[in-house]
Amino acid sequence: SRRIKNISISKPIIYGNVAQKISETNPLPEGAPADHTHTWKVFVADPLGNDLSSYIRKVVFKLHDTYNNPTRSIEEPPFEVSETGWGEFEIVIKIYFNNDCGEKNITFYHHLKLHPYGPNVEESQKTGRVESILFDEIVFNEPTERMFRLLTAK
Ligand code: SLL
Repeated sequence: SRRIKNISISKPIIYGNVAQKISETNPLPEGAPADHTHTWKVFVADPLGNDLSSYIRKVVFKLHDTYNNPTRSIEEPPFEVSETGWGEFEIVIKIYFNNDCGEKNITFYHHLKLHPYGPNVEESQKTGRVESILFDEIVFNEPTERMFRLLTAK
């Protein structure tokens, strides 16, 4: 489909992880290795909770090789992976846009955060909860007519 000149559309997006220390109130899920110390979830989402699947076809999360099937392909919302573990590592997040929209996939790198440090360290030590979430904007320059419709659909 044709491209629309002199137009760019940006879509807000958040990505990152939340983690919770294993405790009495957050027990290790059944089947998880005994040395795992945290439950965690990595995700890509709209900051206001809107549905991203109008223009995102799938999100692939590449975990550390210590995980079974480290390449996790999520083809419908919510675009997220929940896991357990003991260590921090870099997660490669690849976002694929809808077919025939003329857009290449894009890649984010996210450092999975499990351990509390920094400004909220005391609160985090109390609750066992840690999060690392980033805000970004995906800019579509001269989108195709088809992509324009997907990006502006309500
Ligand atoms: C490193 N940062 O570079 C570390 C790796 C790997 C974390 C951390 C569980 C894997 C499993 C897990 O937490 N892996 O289920 O065995 O060496």
